[in-house]
Amino acid sequence: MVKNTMQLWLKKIKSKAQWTAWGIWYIDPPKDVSLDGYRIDNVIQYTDTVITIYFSLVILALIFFIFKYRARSGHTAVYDKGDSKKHVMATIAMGLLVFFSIDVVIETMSFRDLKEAFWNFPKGENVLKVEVMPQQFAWNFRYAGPDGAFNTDDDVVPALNQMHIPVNTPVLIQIAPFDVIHSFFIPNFRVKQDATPGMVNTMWFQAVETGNFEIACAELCGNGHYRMKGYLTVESQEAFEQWLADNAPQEDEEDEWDDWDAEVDEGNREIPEEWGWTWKEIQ
Ligand SMILES: [Cu+2]
Repeated sequence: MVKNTMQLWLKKIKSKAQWTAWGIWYIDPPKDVSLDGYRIDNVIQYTDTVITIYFSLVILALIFFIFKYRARSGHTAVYDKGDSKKHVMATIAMGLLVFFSIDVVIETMSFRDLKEAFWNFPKGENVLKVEVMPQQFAWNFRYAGPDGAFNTDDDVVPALNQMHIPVNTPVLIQIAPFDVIHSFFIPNFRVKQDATPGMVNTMWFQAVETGNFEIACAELCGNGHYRMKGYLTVESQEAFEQWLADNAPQEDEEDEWDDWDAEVDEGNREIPEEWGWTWKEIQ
């Protein structure tokens, strides 16, 4: 029984494990389809690889000392506080080794990534701007429409939980919650941004592949947190523009919110008829 389980595990790990630039993934992460997601993967893989090596060394040393100082005839136990100069120096040296080879390295990698990518917000005409308003327990998205300004009559507000973006185009989002704190997470893009009550937060990302991907809430936000799932479609520029046009507000529209009531599950709060904000320009 135990043997079978072990074999199954080994088989599972073997089929999932794969070598990468920095080390090994033991479990396949969601496929990275973004421009800068590899940066996050590199930091995680570097950390995993180095701590795996250090952990193995500690275990080997432990086995060695257990064997070397085992109880046997002719040897008596000695009480050692481990505070000799030699021991203190060895402890400090190991601490520094860990600090410089892990902490300092991943801090350096992270700050470089923030500067070069995640905090280097895209500017210019081709940037797609989207406003995101999470609520208990769904995602609302808002596109500026033909006038390019938010919070105006021609804004495109697609059905709940639907987000579309064009491939190979920088997407800049601004996010503020309707109610409590949520967190906008796209695992396939390695990006995550909190929605904080009273604040408008910003994040950007860019898709390099088309497809359908999941948006998850990464902040425990209430009983329905687990089902707070959005659907991100990455498509060609033409398909995206068509989708925007299909979702444009109709002149003679009746109360569109009636339809939404059916979609919003029990326990969900109502969303306000009006939401959205004037785009906050980044300084
Ligand atoms: Cu949430």
